[in-house]
Amino acid sequence: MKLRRWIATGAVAVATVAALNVAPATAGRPYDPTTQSLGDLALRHGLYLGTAVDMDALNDASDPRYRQLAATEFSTVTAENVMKWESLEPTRGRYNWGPADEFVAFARKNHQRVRGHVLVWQNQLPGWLTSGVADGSISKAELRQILRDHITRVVTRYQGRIWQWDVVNEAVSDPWDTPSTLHYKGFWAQHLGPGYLADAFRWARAADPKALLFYNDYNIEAFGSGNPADDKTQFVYEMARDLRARGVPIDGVGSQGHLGTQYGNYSTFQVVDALKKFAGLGLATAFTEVDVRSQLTEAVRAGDSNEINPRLQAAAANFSVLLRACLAERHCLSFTLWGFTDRHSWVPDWFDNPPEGMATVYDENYRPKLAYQELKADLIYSGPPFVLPRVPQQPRR
Ligand code: 9MR
Repeated sequence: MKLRRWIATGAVAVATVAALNVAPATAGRPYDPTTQSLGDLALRHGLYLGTAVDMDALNDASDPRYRQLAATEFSTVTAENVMKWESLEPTRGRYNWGPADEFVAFARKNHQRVRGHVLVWQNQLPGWLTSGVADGSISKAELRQILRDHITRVVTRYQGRIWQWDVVNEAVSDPWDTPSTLHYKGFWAQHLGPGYLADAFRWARAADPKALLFYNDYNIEAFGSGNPADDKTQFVYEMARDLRARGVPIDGVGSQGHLGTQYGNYSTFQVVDALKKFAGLGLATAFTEVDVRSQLTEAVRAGDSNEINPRLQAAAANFSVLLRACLAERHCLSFTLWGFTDRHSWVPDWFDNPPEGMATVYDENYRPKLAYQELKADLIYSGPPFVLPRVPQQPRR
């Protein structure tokens, strides 16, 4: 090899090692990446790997492993419930900041970045709000002002402490809704019209100039027909494009990533393609609520390995598809699990007919599953030329 070429190759190697922050082997003790946390391994790519945090589990003294893993295994956290409107303002005008403050303090103590979840959503709204609108005591004009005040108050309180805000969540219908043509759905669209989306982003930006402002939704991991009438990803893509074109301060699109082993799901390439298209709009992306559930048949519940093993493998493969796609797209900034243990997961509470579960990467006794190992392997055995450090996103004015 010519000297110049050799020097150039060496420089690239050094830069790569530096960029990936590969720790050198210390004397007598070879570096073993498999002992590192998911969060630390992801940071070599500039990626933040996180979990939703259930505050009840975090504060359960009889279950210390939950807190320990939440604190050590992840570099970003999302409040599973305590930043939702019904928790923050159960009584009109009386904010109950306690649990959310505690959550943010937990993240700070553990040097974790926070995804704020969620400012505008049709679920988990306080009763006084929905009933006030239903009985006509809250007018449309007042409702808009209430929403503005809520966003302003919450974003201001945590200003400078939130990395990414889910400003609007799940605003778009699904093909199984009525009418089946995709549309803006739910409480806010119904009462304020779709203009509330742009308003919400503008109000959030006014209250925090630095947080990254996200639209967040499920079933947008990959494009389908390309027709916004039935392809939710296309609908959201066009929505984000229009918001951008109108100068609305949206910085990213969060793809929740709630998958199930009973479905066809996606190839890594399909998911990369979707992330690239969003990046093409100048947007960051993130996987925000990843889990992969399975049907718990009688045989599964009875411990039959013939039925359990294929589920564990399919779940691992699906987690891996989303993570590899995220690694491959440099604007994909974070990868958050919606809970990390089957001991505390929304899935069994939500899907009971037929029962579903096994959706996270640790079992009920905090034993890491195959999915956990495969996520680690994906983080360890990836790098240049196809997996490169993240491109930081600048918040839009
Ligand atoms: O995991 C959350 C669960 O504890 C709540 O009961 C539920 C109520 O709607 O919300 C769950 O979290 C949802 C998230 O906030 C938005 N995307 C879908 C998540 C799973 O339902």
